[in-house]
Order: sequence, then C-alpha cells, then structure tokens
Amino acid sequence: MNDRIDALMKEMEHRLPRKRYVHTLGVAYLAASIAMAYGKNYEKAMIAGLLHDCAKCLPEKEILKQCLEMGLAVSDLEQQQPYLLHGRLGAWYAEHKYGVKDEKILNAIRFHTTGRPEMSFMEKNIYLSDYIEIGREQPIEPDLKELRRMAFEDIDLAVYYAAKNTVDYLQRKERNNPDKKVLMDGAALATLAYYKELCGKSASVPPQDGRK
Ligand code: DGI
Ligand code: FE
Ligand code: FE
Repeated sequence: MNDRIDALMKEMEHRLPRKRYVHTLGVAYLAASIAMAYGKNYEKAMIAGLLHDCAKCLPEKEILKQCLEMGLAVSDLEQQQPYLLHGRLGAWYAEHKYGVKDEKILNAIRFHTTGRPEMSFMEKNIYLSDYIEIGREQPIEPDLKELRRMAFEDIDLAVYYAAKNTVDYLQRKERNNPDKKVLMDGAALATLAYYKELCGKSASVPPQDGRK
C-alpha cells in the first residue's frame, strides 16, 4: 500500500464515525477493484473512495455554512437539503486539507451523490461503488447481486440502473411522505436521462433497488 493511501486511511479512521469509516473502506477497495477490472489507475480510485464522504458527518447547518464561507455554489434546493452538498464540500476538503490536486479525483468526490451526464471513468466508478459496496445491504430490500456483477462488465449500464434506482427510490419516498417533500436534484435526473439515452437499447429490466 502506498504511504499516501495509508496516511489517508488513518486520517479517515480518526475523523469518521466507525460506521462511516467502514463504508468508506468498502467504497475505496471496491473502487480500486473496479479500476483494476478496466485497466485503470487503482490507487487514484482508492484515494477518491477514501475521501468521498470526508465531509458527510458534519451537521447539515455546518455543511451549508462552510460551503458559503468557502464560496462554493449553493442552489436553492441544496440550501433546503444541505446533505446534497457533502460531495462539494468534501472535494474542497480533499484539495485544501488533504492535498489532492488531481481534478479527476476531486470531481469524483464532488459529484458522487447525484452523478452527472458524461462522467469520467473515475466519477462513474465512485458514484457506483458508493451505491453497491457490500455494506449497502438491507434485509428488507432485494439484493444488489446483478448490479454488482454488471459494474465489472458494463459500467455505463450499471450507472444507468443505479441512477434509475435512486430516482425511483426518491419518488417512492416522496409519495410515502407527501407532507415532507423530497426535492429531486436536477443533476440526479440529468444523470438518469443521459445514461438512459446512452444505454437505451439494452436497458430493459432493471435489477432491484438496494438504496438505503
Ligand atoms: O453519502 P452516502 O450515504 O454514502 O451516499 P450518497 O452521497 O450517494 O447519498 C445518498 C443519499 O442521497 C440517498 O439517500 C439518496 C440521496 N440523493 C441522491 N440524489 C438525490 C438525493 N436526495 C435528494 N433529495 N435529491 C437528489 O437528487
Ligand atoms: Fe456521500
Ligand atoms: Fe458514501
């Protein structure tokens, strides 16, 4: 293991609650494995995985406050749901606190919650690894077996299903809690529309949802 990865691992272990750290390690090792399967740089994937949720565990008010202080863009929707900003703030931390200069790693952290159209391989890898890492199991949900296999074979198609499951999940949540409206980020819908178009022909029967 290279020293930088080892140091970041220790840093995250120290800073994150245990459950978030275990998820973080799951994402980091899975992202490294997916990178290996496609002949990509697995150490960079591991760094992105280790840092993707580094700003997740702050109170929402604090996330919003820090984003505004750092001059990061905040939409009206994000103002109402600041947890959507943890990737953007996390990318800022990665750059300014953890010394990450690689723009691909920073973007993978920045866009990991909603994804976006035309993602780089690294962005797709972190978006997907975050969704399917082994800790993402819920006894009440069908498993993610098919999507986990697909991630190693057709990453665009796997991204499409992950985006579809996420949007379906949020729409279901909105239906079940009519008083507490779930605000869908335009980026999540744009991700789904783009990968649906890209994979249109083969996207017929989606694997089941495993989103928490
Ligand atoms: O930080 P993690 O929990 O590991 O995972 P994440 O960064 O993907 O965040 C997951 C949550 O984000 C999940 O509950 C779905 C939610 N989410 C994704 N896109 C949107 C969204 N929530 C809202 N309200 N709107 C979105 O567009
Ligand atoms: Fe996250
Ligand atoms: Fe995560």
